[in-house]
Amino acid sequence: MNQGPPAPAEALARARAAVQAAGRIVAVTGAGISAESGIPTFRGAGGLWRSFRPEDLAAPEAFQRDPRTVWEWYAWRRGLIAACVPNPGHDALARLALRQGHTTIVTQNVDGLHTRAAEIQAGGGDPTPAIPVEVHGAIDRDLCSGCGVRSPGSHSIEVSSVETLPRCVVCDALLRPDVIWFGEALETRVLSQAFSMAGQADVCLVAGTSALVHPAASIPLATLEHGGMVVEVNMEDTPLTRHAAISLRGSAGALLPALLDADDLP
Ligand code: BV8
Ligand code: ZN
Repeated sequence: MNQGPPAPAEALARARAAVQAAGRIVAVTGAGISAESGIPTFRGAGGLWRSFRPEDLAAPEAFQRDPRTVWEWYAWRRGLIAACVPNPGHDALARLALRQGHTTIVTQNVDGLHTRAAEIQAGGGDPTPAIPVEVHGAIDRDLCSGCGVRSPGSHSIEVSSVETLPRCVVCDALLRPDVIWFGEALETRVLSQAFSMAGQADVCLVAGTSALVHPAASIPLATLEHGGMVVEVNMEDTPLTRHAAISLRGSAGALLPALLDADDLP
């Protein structure tokens, strides 16, 4: 008879054993890991997409048609993110990567919170091992829609009219947030790095993603193809759940420290 999902404690213990035994780990994260930092997810209740359809704003056609509205949304998100800090889920992943040395963090998020967690947890040391592969770009960077030059994004963008939107100092074309929009290809170098690392991992730890957006949602499958296992941490079932050896229901902020922190942590 189906006993239903294993008791969280038993599943958590099995997941901890798998992580501790793993030589190489790839973590793939989505908006759910930043939810406890106060950043709305995309598809959950009160999500970012709630009042819009993704294609309406996070798409090049939208920027062509109405750059002011697109910038209004991104400027609002930049301000929201600037007021947020990493949560215990980001911190635990950063500590694992800094301690374990063979962990790669791949994130779909553009909020930069994994990088901030890496810097804080490194405590003045080298944060590099915990700096994530950002497959969908970074909201805090600007990209020129004309010549492609990148620059740090401003937090005081005047979005009242197209005339006040930020322009490139090199070619005067409109700047855009340096993120990958729907219908845009992910950077080949970044994407192949993510798939290559997942294809060498013993464990792919997937946290806080609905696993609906491709090609990022397929990254964990590279671990399976290589004979590794998928461990999922999420609030709900996703299309990845059936591929996961262990799927833990609960919040990343609570489960990741319980799953990843070393036994000897104070
Ligand atoms: C491409 C950056 C090809 C921007 C993002 C049909 C029509 C049109 C397109 C397609 C189609 N079918 C497939 C596609 C391709 C499309 C796609 O996958 N669409 C989906 C929606 C069907 N993909 C693309 O367009 C990609 N490009 O395919 O290009 C190509 C090739 C060559 C040449 C030209 C083109 C580009 C996709 C990238 C889009 N950009 N973001 C921005 O942020 O503004 S995607 C966006 O969604 C974010 O990056 C986000 O991370 C990502 C995925 O969402 P999630 O992170 O999973 O967030 P979500 O809210 O969905 O889920 C949160 C989960 O967390 C939930 O499960 C929830 O239960 C859980 N949770 C909540 N709280 C917690 C928690 N879990 C743990 N703890 C908690 N506390
Ligand atoms: Zn330019």
